[in-house]
Amino acid sequence: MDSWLAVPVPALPGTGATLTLHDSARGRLAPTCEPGRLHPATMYVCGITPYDATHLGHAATMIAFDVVQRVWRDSGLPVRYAQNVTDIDDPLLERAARDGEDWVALGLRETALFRQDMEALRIIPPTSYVGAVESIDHIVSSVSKLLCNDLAYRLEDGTGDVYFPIAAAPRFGKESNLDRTEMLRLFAERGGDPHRAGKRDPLDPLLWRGQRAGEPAWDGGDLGQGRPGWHIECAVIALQELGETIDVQGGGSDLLFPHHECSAVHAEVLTGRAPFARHVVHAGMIGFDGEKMSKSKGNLVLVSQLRAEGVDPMAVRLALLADHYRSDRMWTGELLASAQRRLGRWRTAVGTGRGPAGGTVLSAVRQCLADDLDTPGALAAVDAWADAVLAGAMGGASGGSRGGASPSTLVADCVDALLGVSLAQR
Ligand code: 5CA
Ligand code: ZN
Repeated sequence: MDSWLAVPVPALPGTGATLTLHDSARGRLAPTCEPGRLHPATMYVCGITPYDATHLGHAATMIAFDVVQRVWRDSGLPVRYAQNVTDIDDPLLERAARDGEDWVALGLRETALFRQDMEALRIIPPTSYVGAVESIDHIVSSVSKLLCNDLAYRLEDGTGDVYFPIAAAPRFGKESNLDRTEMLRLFAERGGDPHRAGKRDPLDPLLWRGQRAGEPAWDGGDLGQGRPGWHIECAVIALQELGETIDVQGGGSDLLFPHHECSAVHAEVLTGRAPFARHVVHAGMIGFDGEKMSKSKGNLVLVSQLRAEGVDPMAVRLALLADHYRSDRMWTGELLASAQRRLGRWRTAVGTGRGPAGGTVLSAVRQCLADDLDTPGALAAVDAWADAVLAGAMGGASGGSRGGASPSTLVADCVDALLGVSLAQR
């Protein structure tokens, strides 16, 4: 499906360093792709289920992985980035039924709004933006292949439902490293069906759901009419768009188990290669009013709502970059107000055309971001520069007069290219 408009990324002098990221599977930091590698760095990020509008939790996760892409590009790596849209799944059908709306119209409307929000936040669009529905043929052939190889089984209750036996995947559990009790708890909480009769293991995930009365269904060939399970959707789209082994499998930390665990083992048994992802990367949860922000809880602050109120999307972006991407954190009015003040200070400082040499800021921002996306450190480096400019620390000297870009242009380009924040006046 269509992605959104490309974002211009200013060229910076020199190149950034190797990006180190926290890998959930190893539970520690590890370097990602070496700069200079000729084949692209590949990243798959789990996208929205479009039954409600983009909230600040989605925005924070998308911004975190946008910075991953920006740092990779700055280190000279070409990047291939795929993101899905879960445009058929239970939550979409449930919301459409609740509101008496057509599920296709609901999904299209919310996906269109998500694209506008991503553009406003200056997120570089994915190379491949792919819906579950448009991937059904590939999913059907993958599930059929698993069935033929005894890596999937049909329930014998006439529903046509097909499950994945986790016993056939020796690496099941290697991404999340959770004990079974915790797995069972999360599986039940996050869309799984541990008590479904006829399954070989309560944790076996659904691959294909046979058609039910009143539900949409597609031709699954030997699988019969039905629709795809959730985890196989992401496995198949990632394999299709990025190849057998990817550099980063990403999303919010709510997806570590069972979603990412199951997607990874689906991909691994399909390809016979492991691990599916060299890095499994999770963004922390954004909350509001003391709880995780989620469509099901309804405690949402929407990007589109802030935009409609006239809030500068660059201030929203800065607010979400103010704390580390892996920390669970609350959205507050003060967080936004503080980002608005910071944005104002940075714009004023850049607007003077003066200041201490921008190269120092660029090195500091590069160094911070390469270290597991230390955006608070990167913001502090720009703050220090802006404070020095605003305090007139250079006694009015302009760096622009000696030829080349002025320090302020270099800082503006650095903030734009690496943090995705445009300092152009609105
Ligand atoms: N379609 C699936 C993934 S395949 C899904 O989880 N959709 S979603 O709309 O619920 O979430 C979209 C992305 O935003 C996911 O990466 C999810 O982990 C992330 N996300 C959802 N809620 C939050 C939150 N409160 N804070 C941070 N990230 C969040
Ligand atoms: Zn996913």
